[in-house]
Amino acid sequence: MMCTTCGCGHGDVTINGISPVRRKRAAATLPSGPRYRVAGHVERAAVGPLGAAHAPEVDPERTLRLEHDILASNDGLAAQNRAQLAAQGIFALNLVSSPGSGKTTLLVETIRQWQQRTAVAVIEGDQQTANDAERIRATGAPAVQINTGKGCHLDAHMVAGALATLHAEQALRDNSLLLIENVGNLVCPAAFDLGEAHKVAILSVTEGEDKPLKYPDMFRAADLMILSKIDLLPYLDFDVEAAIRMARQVRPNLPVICLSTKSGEGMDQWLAWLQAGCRQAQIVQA
Ligand SMILES: Nc1nc2c(ncn2[C@@H]2O[C@H](COP(=O)(O)OP(=O)(O)OP(=O)(O)O)[C@@H](O)[C@H]2O)c(=O)[nH]1
Ligand SMILES: [Zn+2]
Ligand SMILES: [Zn+2]
Repeated sequence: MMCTTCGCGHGDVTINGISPVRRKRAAATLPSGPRYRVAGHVERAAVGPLGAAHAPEVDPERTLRLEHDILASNDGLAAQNRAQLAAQGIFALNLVSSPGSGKTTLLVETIRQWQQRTAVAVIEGDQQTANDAERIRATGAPAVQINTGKGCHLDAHMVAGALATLHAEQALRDNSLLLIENVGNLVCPAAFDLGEAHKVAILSVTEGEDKPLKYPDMFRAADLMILSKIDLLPYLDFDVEAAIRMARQVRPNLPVICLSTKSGEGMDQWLAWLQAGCRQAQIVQA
């Protein structure tokens, strides 16, 4: 399968190092017949979720049909993931950012400070290596590593597989927290619903304040922005107000938490945000 955006391959996905049998796409659930018949009008590519479809060897009509099918299939499964999580009162977040913004470090610190409150489980996405899952497991929290190979984002199928693995380990506890670290990429993860309650976009202060304008889909899809590594501000020209202003240009009123895992600044605010979300997600015990 290819990415709707950049045409990357998805053939070599593994979950905890094991190649999952990809669920057969439920063809019956997809709309039948020809879709997006546009007779080669490339401009119609703008109907794509990110307005970008380039796979030079595939004709535009076929690209649009594939894109539509991939997203329909993804969204169907994301809805199933969401229903499963809701039934258990699990508050699930999808952490998205550039590579190296501090996602795994934030997860490790969060788990250290959170574990007393509820159970927490983690799904880690990366192209290669199980490094991040190992960093999480060192805290004692269960973690599943999804390696996407050449893929540039997690999709709902992969997350369904990871949920099944966590479920088999009895790691998906009622009224708990599930943190999903997406592949470091500010573009493609924006288009894929995993079944999460919210996407959380992490922007580190070393990246420059204009990233929300350069990669607007990601910040538009997010319900919270974390401005990370603020302990580094004294050494940089980064303008915090400008960064927040640009983020809110693409997503009006986007909540922002400024945070450093090194100094601990902002962690309380983040934990309070998590707590409020968990409370909302919790199932009412009869
Ligand atoms: N100064 C400072 N460095 C940080 C902070 N948080 C993370 N880092 C450093 O940033 C680097 C990348 O952190 P990671 O947590 O691995 O980033 P990531 O987003 O998980 O990276 P990928 O999984 O590759 O996308 C590491 O060297 C961290 O020590 C912070 O708050 N302040
Ligand atoms: Zn992509
Ligand atoms: Zn990471």
